[in-house]
Amino acid sequence: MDKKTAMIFGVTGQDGSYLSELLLGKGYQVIGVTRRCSVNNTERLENCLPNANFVLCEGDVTDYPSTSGAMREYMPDECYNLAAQSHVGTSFKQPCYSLDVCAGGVLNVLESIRTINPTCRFYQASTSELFGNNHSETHDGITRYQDEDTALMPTSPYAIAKLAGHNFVKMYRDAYNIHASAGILFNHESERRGEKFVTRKITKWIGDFVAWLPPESNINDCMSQLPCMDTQLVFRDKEFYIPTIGNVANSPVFPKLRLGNLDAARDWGHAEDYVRMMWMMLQADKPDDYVIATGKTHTIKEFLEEAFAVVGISNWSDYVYIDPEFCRPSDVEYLCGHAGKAKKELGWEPRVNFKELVTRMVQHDIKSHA
Ligand code: NAP
Ligand code: F7E
Repeated sequence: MDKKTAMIFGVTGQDGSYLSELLLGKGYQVIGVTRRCSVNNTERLENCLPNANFVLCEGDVTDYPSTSGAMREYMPDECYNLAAQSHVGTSFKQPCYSLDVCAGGVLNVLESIRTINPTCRFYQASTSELFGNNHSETHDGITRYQDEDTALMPTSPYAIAKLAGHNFVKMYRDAYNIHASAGILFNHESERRGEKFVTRKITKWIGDFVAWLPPESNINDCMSQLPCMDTQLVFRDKEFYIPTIGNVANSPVFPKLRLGNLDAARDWGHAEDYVRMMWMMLQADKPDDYVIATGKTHTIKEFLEEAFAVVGISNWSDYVYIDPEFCRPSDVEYLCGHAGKAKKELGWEPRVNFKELVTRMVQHDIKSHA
């Protein structure tokens, strides 16, 4: 059988890199579409770039000539649209841009498929943010969950734009008979997670803090002396700490970890498990929409507790400063997905649990300084 070709929009992101590795491992030719960037942004693709089956092509989902041009040039069998302005907090600051990418971008890719390559199968990265603060009550003994039947009530510019994209998928499926599916994915993280999402921000801070501690010190010393008490100390844009260069390395104090709402609860899984499901959805005979989640939920406080415990710190709250800058105008307070349909119809199961996810991320960010 001929080698299959997959096109990925959003290939440089967390999911794009794991999906590329998965597809290359299955023998696909992978066409990664990237937009022009003033600096190199292909670090996550270092495992893919040497592979002769991996091709990067220039394009932006907001630019129809480039999505249709890429479609015409490569005529892929499968197309995964992971491109997004994916930070919910940023979407309040850049709502128009977020709408263009997360809604208009989906339309451009779907129109490219419809007009040029209508047998191409399509995956859209939908999101648990579509549910907003809505949830279903009980089902089969499961309480307070979201699944495919829970009504969508988006509360951020990001989620509202993603809802438009989600609706386009259904419309192209029904009206034009395109094999188009949407994964309603709950939060998934990894060692490659963007540094401004709360999980990575926490594990990155821990990695930087451990690197900043003098070599002779140990965690027990810092438990009693609290070396990072200075809440005024802020570097760059309050989210990046670079302990190995500049004045942080020589500073007697380390900046506190600045966060917003710690009470929100998220259903966190590992990205590797979630990209596997994207591929499985496109292998199914019939296109459909699926909730993908672990079914377990934890607050940001619980993530902090677990992450600081990896380095032996129990009093995490002494290291955290609540900064209103990181509180959103409206937030989604509770997400807990019920992925029964994906498990039953496609046989999907997550492999990485919460504790393993947190441990892997913290250890990775500590090792990155070695
Ligand atoms: P991510 O790391 O932020 O990656 C987003 C990707 O989209 C990057 O490659 C980015 O390219 C690209 N992109 C942004 N604007 C673009 C444009 N105008 N044209 C082409 N590419 C563009 O996000 P992720 O965590 O991998 O998530 C992948 C997708 O799943 C996103 O659509 C996200 O909204 C959705 N999602 C994520 C989660 C999650 O928990 N991770 C959950 C549900 C849904 P640059 O490198 O150039 O910025
Ligand atoms: O926030 C709270 C914040 O930015 C999680 C994206 O991948 O998943 C992600 O969206 C929670 C929120 O992810 C900080 O208010 C507190 O309640 O890590 P996050 P998100 O908003 O859930 C969904 C499914 C997607 O689709 C998105 O693309 O943590 N929080 N303090 C903070 N969040 C951030 N970023 N930074 C803080 O300092």
